[in-house]
Amino acid sequence: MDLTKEQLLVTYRKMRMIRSFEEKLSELVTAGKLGGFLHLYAGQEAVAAGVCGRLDERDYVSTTHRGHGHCIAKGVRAKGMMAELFGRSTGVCKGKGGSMHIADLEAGMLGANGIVGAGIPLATGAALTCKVKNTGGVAVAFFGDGASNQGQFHEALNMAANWKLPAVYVVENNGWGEFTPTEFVVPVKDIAVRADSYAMRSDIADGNDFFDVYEKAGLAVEAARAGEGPTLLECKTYRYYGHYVGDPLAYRSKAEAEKWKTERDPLDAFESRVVGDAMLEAEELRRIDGEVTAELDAAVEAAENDPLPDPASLYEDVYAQE
Ligand SMILES: Cc1ncc(C[n+]2csc(CCOP(=O)(O)OP(=O)(O)O)c2C)c(N)n1
Repeated sequence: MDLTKEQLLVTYRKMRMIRSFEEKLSELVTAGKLGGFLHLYAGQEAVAAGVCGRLDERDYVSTTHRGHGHCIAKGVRAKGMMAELFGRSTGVCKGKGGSMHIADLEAGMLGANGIVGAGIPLATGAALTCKVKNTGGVAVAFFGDGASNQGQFHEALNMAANWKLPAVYVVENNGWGEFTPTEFVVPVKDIAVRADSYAMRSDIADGNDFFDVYEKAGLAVEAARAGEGPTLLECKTYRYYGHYVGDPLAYRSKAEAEKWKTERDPLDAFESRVVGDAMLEAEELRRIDGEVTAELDAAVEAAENDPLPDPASLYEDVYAQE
């Protein structure tokens, strides 16, 4: 494995930040301190961390309605995201975007998206930019199993394969699309096989195992950078919370969720591996847990006290500028 101790610490911090960020949001909504429509990513941390662990500042990602984890993994700061969720002018989108519109172009985050599947052509366009400008960059689209039934998915994959774009399509198959089991609406067992229609490379990873995702994402990113075209990477995983915060979860059994949480948790699996193989010590991870908690508490306190956007700024940033 080609990860240094420093990279393992950075990886754990990201996964811990994603988990704690989502848990904090759930708490804040329940306490009536935060509004808005939120879709939490907890349970899927190894996918965002494993894929983004292969990216650098040349690269782009696009995400979905469940996008906080991808933002954090690509380097968007938790403080700016928290302020954004509170609708404050200090937020990454000056408080005018919110959860489903977080974008941070400096971090290569092209945007969350409330339209299922719509991030896929955005990343495809970014991949075309990387190719035309010859930057060596790669664009990654993260999306769910439900999005792989959308026309945009098929159109984008066809174009990317045909033009050999430096793109990676990461489908996070978490077993559910809103309140519907994936097998009810997807006739293939592995969504990865859909790549065959476009003569595209594909791979399947255990989305709860950081190391498996990291390895397979590495192959996909390497192929993209080498001019070999895109890959469809399916990561099999599970979402811990309901579809949205407040979802009563009447459609799935508690036992199913418990099984994933106790037997397949991505943070536990990471810790067992790195501590078991003596790559990191448990105390180092506990120190990071404490630092993340403190960072999030400070982010919430700042967000609660930051100003709302000035109404006079309503028409600013409406159109993209060069
Ligand atoms: C074009 C479109 N159709 C339907 C919806 C309503 N909707 C929001 S999320 C969602 C399910 C998406 O499932 P999936 O792509 O598997 O992502 P997950 O929620 O599991 O992360 C649906 C149908 C929407 N937002 N946009």
